[in-house]
Amino acid sequence: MRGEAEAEYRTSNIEVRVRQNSKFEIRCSMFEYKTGFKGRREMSKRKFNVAVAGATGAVGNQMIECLEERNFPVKSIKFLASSRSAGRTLRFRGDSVPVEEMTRKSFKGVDIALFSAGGGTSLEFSPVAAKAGCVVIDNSSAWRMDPDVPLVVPEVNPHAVADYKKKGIIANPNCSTIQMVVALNPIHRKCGIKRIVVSTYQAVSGTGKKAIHELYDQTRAMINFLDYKKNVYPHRIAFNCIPHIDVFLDNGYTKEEMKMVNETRKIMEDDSIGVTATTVRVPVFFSHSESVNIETEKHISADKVRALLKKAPGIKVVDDVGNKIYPLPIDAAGQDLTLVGRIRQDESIPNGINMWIVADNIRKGAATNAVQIAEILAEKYL
Ligand code: NAP
Ligand code: 2RA
Repeated sequence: MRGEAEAEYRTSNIEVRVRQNSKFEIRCSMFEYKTGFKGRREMSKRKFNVAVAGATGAVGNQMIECLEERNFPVKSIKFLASSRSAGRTLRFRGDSVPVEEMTRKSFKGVDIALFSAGGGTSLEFSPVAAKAGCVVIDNSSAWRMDPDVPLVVPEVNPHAVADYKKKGIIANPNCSTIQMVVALNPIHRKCGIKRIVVSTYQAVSGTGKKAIHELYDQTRAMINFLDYKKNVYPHRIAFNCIPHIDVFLDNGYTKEEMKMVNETRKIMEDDSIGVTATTVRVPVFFSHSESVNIETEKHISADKVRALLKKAPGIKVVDDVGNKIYPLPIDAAGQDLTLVGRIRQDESIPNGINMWIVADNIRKGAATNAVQIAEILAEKYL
């Protein structure tokens, strides 16, 4: 442990610090992948009053950083959380900003509210915010399948943002779905995807800040031969894999698995795509990994998939197995690109491709995607 850090996790190129105030910090030395958009062109002369709801959480913290990094045109910023956090301060562009308890009055004068405060909170407060004249970009699953709410991944269906007018709410998809559709949409447009079989290896940060602490605490306890506690997951996550994310549904799938099925079809605007998913929590702090198998209408070779994805937005092809180069969660963490590798023919069917897709679930899977949506709103609609 160093300085004020309460917990610290490091590999060769990534460092996670969990601080006493529950804020965690991640540093990553893979800056060559960092998109960051620092110095992005000024998108709009207009500046916006922005609120971040859930500002003290894993996603909310990252949203604040993304607004800064991408130079979003902010006139004023408001940080909202539960009563537990009221009175704390968070930094924005060098200033200390107080965290306020979110109430029904919080949205007066706000133009854009980035929500990451859980589904129940969003169901209650998003309509209140929309009624106050603010556009909500929500990270929870509360509104994603509402036919009057667009579900947007800017690399795939940016045009859908226009539908924000129906309810004043735009939904940010599930993190594991976002990275998959970023990689698969270019192939779908070219060859038509008939079926997707996906298995995920999801980081604990997908469950929020408490789960980051749980993995750290359990790992530390185990390597010191101490008893460990489990509060977040039903089983020990340290040195384990848990094939259970979100709740089980009547069909035997988890809600996370069905999010991947339904959200993929909505974002790719094609209900005919067959999707089947198995979602697994693994003892990794940041970045979700996915093994994806697709069957296409038209044949496409692995080389052509590589060439297609190299030109596609938001993707970095990391695929040189001769040199042991493939996407890794430690390389994806702290940057915004979706890394795709292990691209190869599925030799068991005529038109099949296998690949391995990795992205930072907190950034592209949540905060960055939400800020990208806000940029489209600011540039084209507000
Ligand atoms: P988290 O680390 O547990 O943070 C939750 C945030 O919500 C905190 O700021 C918390 O405030 C706030 N909050 C909780 N109850 C509230 C209330 N009644 N009123 C106002 N604020 C309240 O969780 P997270 O991982 O950031 O996730 C937040 C949301 O984003 C969830 O809906 C999650 O499903 C979604 N999401 C997460 C990811 C991911 O990879 N983590 C990806 C996509 C979507 P306090 O600190 O005051 O408790
Ligand atoms: C998870 N996809 O990783 C979820 C986060 N919303 O648990």
